Amino acid sequence: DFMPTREDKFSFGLWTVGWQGVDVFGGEVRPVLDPAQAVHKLSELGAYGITFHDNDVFPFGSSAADRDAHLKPFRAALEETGLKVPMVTTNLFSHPVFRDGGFTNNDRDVRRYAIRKTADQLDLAAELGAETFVAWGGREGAESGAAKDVRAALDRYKEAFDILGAYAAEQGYDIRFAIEPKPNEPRGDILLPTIGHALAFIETLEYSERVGLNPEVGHEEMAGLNYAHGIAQALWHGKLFHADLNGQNGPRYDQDLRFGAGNARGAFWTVDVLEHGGYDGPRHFDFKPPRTEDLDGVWASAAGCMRNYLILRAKVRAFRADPEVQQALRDARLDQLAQPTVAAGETVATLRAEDFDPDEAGRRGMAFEQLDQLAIEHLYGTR
Ligand code: GLT
Ligand code: MN
Ligand code: MN
Ligand code: MN
Repeated sequence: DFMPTREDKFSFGLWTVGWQGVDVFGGEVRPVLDPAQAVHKLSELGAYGITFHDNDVFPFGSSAADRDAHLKPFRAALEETGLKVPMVTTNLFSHPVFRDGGFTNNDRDVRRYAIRKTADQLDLAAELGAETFVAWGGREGAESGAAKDVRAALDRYKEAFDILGAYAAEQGYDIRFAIEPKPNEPRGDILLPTIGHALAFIETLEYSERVGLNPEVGHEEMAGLNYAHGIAQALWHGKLFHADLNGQNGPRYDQDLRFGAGNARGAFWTVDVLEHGGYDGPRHFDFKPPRTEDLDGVWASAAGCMRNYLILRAKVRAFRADPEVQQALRDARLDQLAQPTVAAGETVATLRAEDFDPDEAGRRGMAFEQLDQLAIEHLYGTR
């Protein structure tokens, strides 16, 4: 039981299982993972897709010939396994040239280079049939005040998405962009730090219908926010294009734990929204197998992401199907919340204060605790 299949649409970043464990305090603890090997192993484990940055597969600055040489065994592995590439992204953060970011770098020539690099990777994304192009602007930001004129930087950020949107449209690519918010790390303060900031920004773009979100569990929780609420709002706006699933324990450094580790209650509600909120995209894991692990530990961690998702999916389905829960939902008046406050044909004039007794209404409890206890018992496994 809880064995993943391709229909579950689980995908992994090549940089996740391929992470060598380099952190601020120490160098790599694991050897380089061959991308083709990653494709084979993820396919065996039950994933349906793999995603990557340009420089996860070919080195920064590769010539066209080098690039093709590096892509060849990767493409062959995709062909042999039937693994898909549902999403592709660009690395605009590792090379020293991106020390102040890509699209919002104060240096104009660096910004031009960042757009060029992204357009090249868009061509590859389209060729591989990717539906989504993620834009994580981890280096777009600052550690200090005057160094970044936020309004000018946002003009440049918008300019980059407008130009890339026009390029994708001209080329006839179906691909959609998904912005990934993060509050901090590696920059002290990153631009577009949360789902809400990014949603407002997207509305200003020329090709806004092509641009949505790739929210990550840990990134919202680093900001003390509720991820399930965040993706529910993104869905409400029609902007949940992709989702980065992992685990985090509250506001601290970006932990990138395997999905289901960390805030387990948050993971339960996340799966509930993904399963019942109208999302049908990939369940993409963006985690970092801890530095303690060897390659066996890496695969155990990757398998754990999928298994935990399936366990939680069974639990949220059982929760929604439980007749006591359905009664508790009515007792908590969720059916009323789903009704318009003012009926068709009514106006403010029909809302007569005389018809309402606030003292009586003020004595009504909401019965939310009974409902939440049922959820917690489904999560803890006693129901
Ligand atoms: C990087 C980052 C992730 C992003 C990836 C996409 S790269 O590992 O920490 O959250 O999703 O660029
Ligand atoms: Mn993260
Ligand atoms: Mn990360
Ligand atoms: Mn991510």
